[in-house]
Amino acid sequence: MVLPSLLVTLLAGSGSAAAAVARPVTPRTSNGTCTTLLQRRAWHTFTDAEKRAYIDAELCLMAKPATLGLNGTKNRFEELQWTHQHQASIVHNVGAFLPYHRLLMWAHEKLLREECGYQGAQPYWDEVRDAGKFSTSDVLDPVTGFGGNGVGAYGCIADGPFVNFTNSLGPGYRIGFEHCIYRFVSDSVSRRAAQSYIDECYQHTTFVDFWPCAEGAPHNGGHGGIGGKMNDPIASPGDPIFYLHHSFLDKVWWDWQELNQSARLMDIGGRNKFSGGFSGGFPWGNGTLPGFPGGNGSLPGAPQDPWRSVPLQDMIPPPGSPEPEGDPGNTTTLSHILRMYGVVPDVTIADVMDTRGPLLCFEYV
Ligand SMILES: [Cu+2]
Repeated sequence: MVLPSLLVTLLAGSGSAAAAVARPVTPRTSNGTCTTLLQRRAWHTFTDAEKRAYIDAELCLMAKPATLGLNGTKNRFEELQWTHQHQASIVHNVGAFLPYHRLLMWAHEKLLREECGYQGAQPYWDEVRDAGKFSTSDVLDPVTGFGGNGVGAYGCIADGPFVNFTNSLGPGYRIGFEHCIYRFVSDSVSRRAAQSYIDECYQHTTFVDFWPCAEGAPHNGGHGGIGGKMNDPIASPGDPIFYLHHSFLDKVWWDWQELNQSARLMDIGGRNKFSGGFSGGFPWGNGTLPGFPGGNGSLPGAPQDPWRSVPLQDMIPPPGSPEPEGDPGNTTTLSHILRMYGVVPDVTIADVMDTRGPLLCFEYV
């Protein structure tokens, strides 16, 4: 019978509107349970020991050999990155942008916990706090953070826990080209992380209007403000800061959902494919690497990114262009399938709409 489960969904949607504190949660469906919500906190609230534990787990993931046979991957960390690189054309500029990245953050958190002994939750970077001054953020601390800005023409990071990490995916779609984590931190670009841009997005009352706004300044400010690897829309999950950044953006989305839960908990839409971007040839093609709009290199006076000159022909496009699945037509629906290529099981957008649902089971505090 369809009716009872529909009823449960509706009741759960409206009934949880006022909830905000840690509490046991009644499962919304029968195929999973969520009894204790993991609490995701901002990085700057972490103790040094908590920061250490998170970074150690990340290093563990980077050291664990790849297991899934995904083209070009060497370790578990890169397997997560691969799902993003491979699907870049269908998880950006589309309705699935926020849902896919929510699932990717959760998959990352799950791997840290289940395979690397991490006990905590995925942290997020409170970027509003550091807007306009990313260079002094504690996220970039060389001892307790992710290391600082890059140095030299190629911007390879020179300190911090990830200084020796070699990434095999990227720039762009390229695989098998081993390179450092590189950054071109720009305080001026990081102003796009300011609260005013988020407030602008919160003016929108429907998902179809909200997501392009969120994918604009709040999203691009973090990518462009760090620059380098982070400014590569295809391979950016090669810088571990990516996971703090996108968890922040996920919180921005969740906070918007919570502002009107009964209307927004299951609100989805937007196009499935974006013809002007990744799929039909790059607007930034002709031998230059992609950058987020407004990122480093595209602003007057911003440092030029020499990685952009890596010839396009050296970038290997994903074998077979992935196509959206689960919702025929060009409108993103709750049935849209989010593919994870074995890193975690594939799910639908419906499964990731509620962070407190049986699959995700976390909350932002
Ligand atoms: Cu992305």
